[in-house]
Amino acid sequence: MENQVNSRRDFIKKGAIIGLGGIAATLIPSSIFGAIEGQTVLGDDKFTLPSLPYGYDALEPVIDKMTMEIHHSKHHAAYVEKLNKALEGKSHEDNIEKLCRNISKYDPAVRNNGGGHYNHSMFWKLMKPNGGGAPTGKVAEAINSGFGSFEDFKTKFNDTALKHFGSGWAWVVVNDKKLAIGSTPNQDNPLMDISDFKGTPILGLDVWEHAYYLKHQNKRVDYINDWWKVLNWDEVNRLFDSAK
Ligand code: MN3
Repeated sequence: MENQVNSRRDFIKKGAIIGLGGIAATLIPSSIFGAIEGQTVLGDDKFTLPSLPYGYDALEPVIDKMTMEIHHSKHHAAYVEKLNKALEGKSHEDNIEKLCRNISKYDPAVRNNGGGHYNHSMFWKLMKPNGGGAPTGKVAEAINSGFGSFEDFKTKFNDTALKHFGSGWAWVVVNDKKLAIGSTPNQDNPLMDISDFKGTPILGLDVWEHAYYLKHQNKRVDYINDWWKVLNWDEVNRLFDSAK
């Protein structure tokens, strides 16, 4: 196993060197460089920016192209870059979820940028073109049994997202096999051992102004109401399944 790992590591290094030569770089499949998007690359200890599962304009008109482009290629990219810089030369968890669960071991730069990386990696997948509609699958049952109806659930979530003061995130988590709604400040999240609101996130909404200001300006309420139209319930169900 160790040999396998080493040879793959060598291959990555050689690939990078060959890559400088030009043509060969295109022959190396990108999956070799990162088996799990957003996690660290095998043989390296750096986190990577995951690609969006759709184009920057795919969520129009709910979220405009420029907002998506800046949000992903500038904001999220900066969290990844600063996270790697903050972890440079230190031994650390190479899985972003584990890193969040142990965040009290780290300094504020890791907390802010590691949270930013986890939160946004999740957020992109929670949206899709032509999403929205009523909840589906097992999560629909959990919403009805926990909150009475989808409408009541949505009202509570919107209220939490709207009333969160300043920058932060609104969440739906699984905690003790039940769904709960809450929010966290800045780039904190419910996985973090220092968080007042804990659980395994299955849904999260970015309520930083950078997520909506270009299109919705100061009207966070319009952004929140619109956002349900791009929600990817398949992904919510997938996260719900793995959280249990
Ligand atoms: Mn953001």
